[in-house]
Amino acid sequence: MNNPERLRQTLMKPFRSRRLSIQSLEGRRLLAAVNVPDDLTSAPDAIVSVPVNIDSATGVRAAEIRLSYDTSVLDLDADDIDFGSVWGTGNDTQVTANVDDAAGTVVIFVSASSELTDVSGSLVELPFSVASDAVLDSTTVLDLTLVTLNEGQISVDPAPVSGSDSTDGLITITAAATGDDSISGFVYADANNDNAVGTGEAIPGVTITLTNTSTGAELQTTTDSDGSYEFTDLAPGEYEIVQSQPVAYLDSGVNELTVTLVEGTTLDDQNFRELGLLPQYIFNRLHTSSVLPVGSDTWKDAITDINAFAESTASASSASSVAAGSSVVAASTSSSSGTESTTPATSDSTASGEPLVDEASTSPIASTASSVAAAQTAAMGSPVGSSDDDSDETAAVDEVFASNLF
Ligand SMILES: [Ca+2]
Ligand SMILES: [Ca+2]
Ligand SMILES: [Ca+2]
Repeated sequence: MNNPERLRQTLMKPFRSRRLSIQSLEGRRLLAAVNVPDDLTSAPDAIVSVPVNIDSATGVRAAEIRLSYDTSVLDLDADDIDFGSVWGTGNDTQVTANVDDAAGTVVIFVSASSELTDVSGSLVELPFSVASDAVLDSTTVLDLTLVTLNEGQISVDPAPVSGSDSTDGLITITAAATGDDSISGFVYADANNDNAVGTGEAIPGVTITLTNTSTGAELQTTTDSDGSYEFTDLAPGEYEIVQSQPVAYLDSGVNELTVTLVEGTTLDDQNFRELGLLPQYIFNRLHTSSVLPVGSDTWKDAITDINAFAESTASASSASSVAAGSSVVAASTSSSSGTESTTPATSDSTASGEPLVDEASTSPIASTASSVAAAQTAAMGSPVGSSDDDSDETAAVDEVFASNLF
């Protein structure tokens, strides 16, 4: 700031040596813009390297930089502050930093033994840690309060001031970046026909295959005891999620999902809904419900066993033909309570040709499925959601199951 004044005084004094005037004129031309980028992004718990940039470093050999930050969002360790790109390898570059963690201020001195040439880049790099509870989509300001170059011999324009000005930086808090993204969901038998994953509706052990359609990379997992599956550490992109249809279940018709995973996001609830156990897998197998509460671990084991049994013994074609034949029976023996079916369950027609969708509760198949589900629920009995499986009868139950199943 005092440089123009000095220059003016110099020019006003003709008796000064010509050499000095030239030096001063040289100094007058030295002008630099310094700022912190306002388009920085980072995630909670991440570290963001904040540069203090200069547009032209001609003649710079020393800089003093002062900056304020919000301590509720950012943390800074003085030891981590490093010289920036304009100093090259920085062999003789010295950095001294003083951080006041309570006040949220930092003072940095950076210098080298010789002047820099006309390069642009960063004077210093400040690795800020973002608080784990930083709010997504919020922003935090990096208030550049003072920059002095060569002890004021080079003007900084615009001059940073304490408080808001055009040189200040801004960090936007975003969700975790590339590689942390995930896709997850459930496979479930929608026994109560509400299109949601309810207690006891989980289908464990179902194979889910995830394919990145742009790279062809393939991942595979099986659903957990709660029917859930998850793929983590995914790169953003287009994915295809394919369910291997659990043979013992009446298919709702959607076994394949195509999704777009946006960077920094997770895709939850990529669910596969089945309509219920096929009737031939209900009776004689789950009727020991008094010691096999729906949703209990033993119940889940039974479901897993049934799935395995179904897959190992039944071909898809025979299963579906049996299903078609048995669904009427299932419907007629169901309690037929409270389903929203409007079509007689006795219909064995799929002549409508309508594709099965979740909302197709009025289609003959869905109607049958509701009845199947009702029959399943009736066969299971209650209490729903019990987790009691520590009964002494567990072994006996397993025996019953073994004999009934195999
Ligand atoms: Ca400022
Ligand atoms: Ca449900
Ligand atoms: Ca399915």
